[in-house]
Amino acid sequence: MGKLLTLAVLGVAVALLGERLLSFWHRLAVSRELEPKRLPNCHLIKGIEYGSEDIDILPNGLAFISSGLKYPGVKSFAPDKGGQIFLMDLKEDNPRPVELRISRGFDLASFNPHGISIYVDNDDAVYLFVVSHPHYKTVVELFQFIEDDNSLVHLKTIKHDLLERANDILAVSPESFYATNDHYFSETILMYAEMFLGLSWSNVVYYSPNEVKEMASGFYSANGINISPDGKYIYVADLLDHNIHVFEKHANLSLTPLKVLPVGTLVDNIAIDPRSGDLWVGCHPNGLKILFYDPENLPGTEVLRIQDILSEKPTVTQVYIDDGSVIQGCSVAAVYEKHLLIGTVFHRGLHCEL
Ligand SMILES: [Ca+2]
Ligand SMILES: [Ca+2]
Repeated sequence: MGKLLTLAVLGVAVALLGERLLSFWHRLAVSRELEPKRLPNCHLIKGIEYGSEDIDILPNGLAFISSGLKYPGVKSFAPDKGGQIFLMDLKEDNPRPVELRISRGFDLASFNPHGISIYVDNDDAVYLFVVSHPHYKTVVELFQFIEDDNSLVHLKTIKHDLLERANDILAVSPESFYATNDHYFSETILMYAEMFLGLSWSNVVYYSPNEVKEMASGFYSANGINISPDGKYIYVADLLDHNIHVFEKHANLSLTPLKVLPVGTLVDNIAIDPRSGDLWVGCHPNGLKILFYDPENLPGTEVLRIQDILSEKPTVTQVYIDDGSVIQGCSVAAVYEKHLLIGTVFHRGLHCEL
């Protein structure tokens, strides 16, 4: 009887493990292979060698690019020094990235920029919010951008228990923001267990100096976050659930879930076309390849444009697809007029004309 019981328990354990493994495989879209779909006018951006995880563009065409991310479980070729913020003026004939100087006293060596967000105040002051992982911890760095000087003046470092796995950020005032936490656990081993077990414990948090609270929860891995041009709706990409959540944003800053749009791929950061309100999403076609880097089997790139997301039938278009032979591990795709900038977690950046 003892042996029968042992066999039964073992059988149940193996079945459960198998089920979890299958579900994990599905979340990583392991078997997904796409035919490349290129655009005619694209070139790699000179000077960006170690990633361009997030990109945000001002209404005057100045694009901010975060570079040099080192993140547990993610490939990096970046040298052992701090990351950078680049600026590219898309109004120029041949835009090139320029590294922004950061004010004295800021610890450049441990700067590890991830998601970013720009906020333009009523007096035209430009603030840049940057999720950073100094020594693999998580903080939000707040800077003011000084255009005449191509520099960032560091204003403050924000650290909070509810922001320990922050990935992307959305500024809503000069000192408040929403941020996604891509996992519940910050320890790498527990983070992998959380993913493998398929726990939906990731969330969206609102931060202001007076109040910090969870505003939405139940994501498998909340990643990109952005806002509609009219400021009424907030979009959150759930990377492991392959969908975009739409929330209504209320005057008291609370969020009501409105709809979820499945898109069938691992969605990373979301950029908004300010003219049309379209969402542009940088996606990982196959999660296994980005999580377990293999130079013989490169992680690819997929860029989606989502039109009319609030309508009954949004249009989802695969604008650009690459198998990694041109650009690897896409995390963001941001547009400005005819320009499309494609950024990556650890690889280069691509500039296309639409
Ligand atoms: Ca962002
Ligand atoms: Ca991201």
